[in-house]
Amino acid sequence: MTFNYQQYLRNDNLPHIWCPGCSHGIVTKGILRAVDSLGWQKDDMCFVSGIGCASRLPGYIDANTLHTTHGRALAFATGVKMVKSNMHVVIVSGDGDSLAIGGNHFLHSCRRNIDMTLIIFNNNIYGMTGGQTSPTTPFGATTTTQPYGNIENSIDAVNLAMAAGATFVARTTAYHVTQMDKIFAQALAHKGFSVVDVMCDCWTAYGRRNSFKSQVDMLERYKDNTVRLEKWNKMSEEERAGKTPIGVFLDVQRPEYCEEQHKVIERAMSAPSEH
Ligand SMILES: Cc1ncc(C[n+]2csc(CCOP(=O)(O)OP(=O)(O)O)c2C)c(N)n1
Ligand code: SF4
Repeated sequence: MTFNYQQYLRNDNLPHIWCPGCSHGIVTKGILRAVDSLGWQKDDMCFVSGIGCASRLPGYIDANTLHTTHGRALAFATGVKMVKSNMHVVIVSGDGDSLAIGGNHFLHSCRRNIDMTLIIFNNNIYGMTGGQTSPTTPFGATTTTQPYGNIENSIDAVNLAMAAGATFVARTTAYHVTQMDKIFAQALAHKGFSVVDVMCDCWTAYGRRNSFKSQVDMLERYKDNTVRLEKWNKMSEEERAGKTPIGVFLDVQRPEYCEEQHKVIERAMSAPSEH
């Protein structure tokens, strides 16, 4: 049976602003299928974003939504979760929004382990503002700010999230939709801070400038250039060259921030008065 996306969309806000060939739509559909598989009710979920093409997503979803300032989605989302601890909070963010201007919030959300999910639409570029270098732009790639090639080394969001203390960390791609659905459902159901790095494409600001033949050509590179984690772990350094591992890298439990905060409130309420 065809999946009914309309049931989760603000159809009066459509058509969306995304360019033809942009993979943000593919990732959005994956998120909606995952939400549906978990049986989440619209009133019980909140989608939060900063600014950017990816960050337009909450405007299209028929649920509680917040479109906030650039890089600050995690800070707003933390506020929502602290006062509505039963709410399912999902943050959607570009690589620029989450790892550049929002990098500080990213680190501290990971270490606090607050029960929310961050989905990074990692298209390796600042799409909305026309294609400036982002923290995940590959070394050597061409951007509007580095027309002769990027000379910065890029951030690996998975390694960063694990180092900073997130308790569920995964990477998938806009090509691997079956894996994407499973990973989204796992991440959303996880108790603690979960991060999913989704390799996806900006044809308009990145693809055309970097010698891709078409949007399909961009998507298909994930088929050749990614390796399932199980296989990756058995490969030699030479075999790994030019490839990126995908899958679930970390899935552990640690004390969750809201629960610990409630314990603090109870301890404070039962402490003897100083007066
Ligand atoms: C404080 C502030 N600085 C800069 C901007 C301009 N700006 C808007 S979106 C954006 C980058 C978006 O890139 P990314 O987060 O990677 O998302 P994408 O558009 O690629 O989905 C920037 C720099 C802004 N809106 N606010
Ligand atoms: S500019 Fe890039 S990221 Fe933004 S909608 Fe167009 S293709 Fe997508």
